[in-house]
Amino acid sequence: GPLRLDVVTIFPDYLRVLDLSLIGRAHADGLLDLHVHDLRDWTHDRHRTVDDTPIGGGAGMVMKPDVWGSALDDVLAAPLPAAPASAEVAEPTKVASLPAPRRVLVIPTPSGELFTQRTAENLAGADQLVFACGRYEGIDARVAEHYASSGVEVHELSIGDYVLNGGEAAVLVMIEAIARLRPGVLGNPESIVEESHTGAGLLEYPVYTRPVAWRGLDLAATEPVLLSGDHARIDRHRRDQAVARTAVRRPDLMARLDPARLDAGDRAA
Ligand code: 6GU
Repeated sequence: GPLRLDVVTIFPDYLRVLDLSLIGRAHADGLLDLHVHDLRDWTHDRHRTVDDTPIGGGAGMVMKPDVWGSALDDVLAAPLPAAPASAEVAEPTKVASLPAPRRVLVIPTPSGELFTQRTAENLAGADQLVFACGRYEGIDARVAEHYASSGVEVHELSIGDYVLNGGEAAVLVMIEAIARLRPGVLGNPESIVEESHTGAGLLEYPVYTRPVAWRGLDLAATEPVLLSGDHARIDRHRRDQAVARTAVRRPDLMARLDPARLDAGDRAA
């Protein structure tokens, strides 16, 4: 069935861009079921307090575990969307129990494990993803601990080695990376296999379109192979360029390439 996405945040308006482009279309098409919640809806005091000073002292504020617990208990119990009815699969006699849905709690934090294409591929297989966006100095650490020890799959994830003021921008990044891997969300599934960070683990080769000569940069002079019509030579040439580009821009990736996925031509390049 469709993937249910829940985002809990004190800035629900920040997530409104999800209604646009790829994600909004997928939601409208019934491929994703997106819900954005205001954390303050689970507060009980007049001031709708979501944070407090750190125990042990220090700068900034910490988000309260009781408010997060109320919010996440509700959202993790929400009904999941049913798979669209299919005449082919309809089996009126079958009453056997379905497997429990896979509900995942994602806590974006600069101190989390690194979110990579592999993480996106893994999370794209869930039935529900709940994103708990922290602000200030983060969410009381017992929240992650509590849900993990209650049997919920919890991932504390960072999108890279820099600091953002809150998890909202990171959640936009993660949702876009995950949603486009779901069947039917991306227009052309072929563009998933050829792109960077999948397949051989190389960056993508440079791409060109018409005009062949532009501002003194003439592909007939610099990239004659691409104009040759010889598809075997074109594939080899592009692969060589991908290897060269990866070596220059991402020596860290180059060092970790799987030798089994490199050919003789790659090693020569
Ligand atoms: Cl997930 N959150 C915040 N606040 N900062 C980050 C991050 C996440 N990933 C990298 N920096």
